[in-house]
Amino acid sequence: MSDTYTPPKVWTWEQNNGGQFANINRPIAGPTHDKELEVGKHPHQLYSLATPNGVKVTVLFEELLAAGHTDAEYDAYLINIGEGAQFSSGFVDVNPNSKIPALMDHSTTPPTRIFESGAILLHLAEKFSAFLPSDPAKRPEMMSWLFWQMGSAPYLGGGFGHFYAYAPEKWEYPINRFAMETKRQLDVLDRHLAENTYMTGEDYTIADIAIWSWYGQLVLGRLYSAAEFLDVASYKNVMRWAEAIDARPAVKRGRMVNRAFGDDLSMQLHERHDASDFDKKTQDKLQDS
Ligand SMILES: N[C@@H](CCC(=O)N[C@@H](CS)C(=O)NCC(=O)O)C(=O)O
Repeated sequence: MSDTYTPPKVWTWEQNNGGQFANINRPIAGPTHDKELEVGKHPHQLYSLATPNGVKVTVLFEELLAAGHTDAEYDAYLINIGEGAQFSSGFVDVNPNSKIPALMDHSTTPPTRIFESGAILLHLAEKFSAFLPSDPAKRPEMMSWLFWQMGSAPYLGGGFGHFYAYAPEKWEYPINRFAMETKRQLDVLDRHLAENTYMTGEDYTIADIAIWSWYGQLVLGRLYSAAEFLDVASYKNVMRWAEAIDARPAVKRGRMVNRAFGDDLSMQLHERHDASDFDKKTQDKLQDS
């Protein structure tokens, strides 16, 4: 690949561009194959994978259940995006954008589809009146940070993470540009968390869950092997907040659901249908049995 590129008059699709996920990237929407989604017995059917966007939703489900909302029971099915499962006809019916996470809420007739992780978090938090600020006057602040995450994380994931970890070569220009923006975003959070226990003050809300899944896991060293490069330890307030959320048992369980990658098999629960699955059905246990 040369250092400079002159775009042609009309862009055309080069099927293999050498990037790590090139095989699943397409310039067209819609299904590639016919396949229905499985449906379990609980009111909520989640189709996902434990990437940061997926983890937001499984953490919220586990937090709701831990807080006693028994109607928040859910079945979580694995959507392996590396194998193109997001392009099945069943998945596209739930999310025409072919991205995890996607949710069907079967407590309504007919069932309700919800896609986009922020919309799923809001749907569940409103449904159970939970993990929203206790003071309604703080609701706009919570919404601001929730939508901040939805707008900001693509610079971290699709920008920094892509060029630092997944692109076929290391190019200085995009890595510089997106490292700068990622560090600016971390500084935004660090200054805010210097004055606030959680993103909306004293209450742990869905804004924390959404932001932690990306920026919390980044400073904890779980994304892109970039902790040293980005000097994440210098964002002390983000680190304090990230560690506090990481210590919550529901967050640990949420990280395990639909996880089908990584070395630690005891952290991988490919499908979740029951609370007992965490003790009985992680990949280490399934392999031993
Ligand atoms: N804005 C979306 C982003 C979802 C998203 O990008 N999901 C990725 C995994 S983290 C995905 O499904 N990628 C599959 C693909 O691009 O084909 C959300 O927050 O739900």
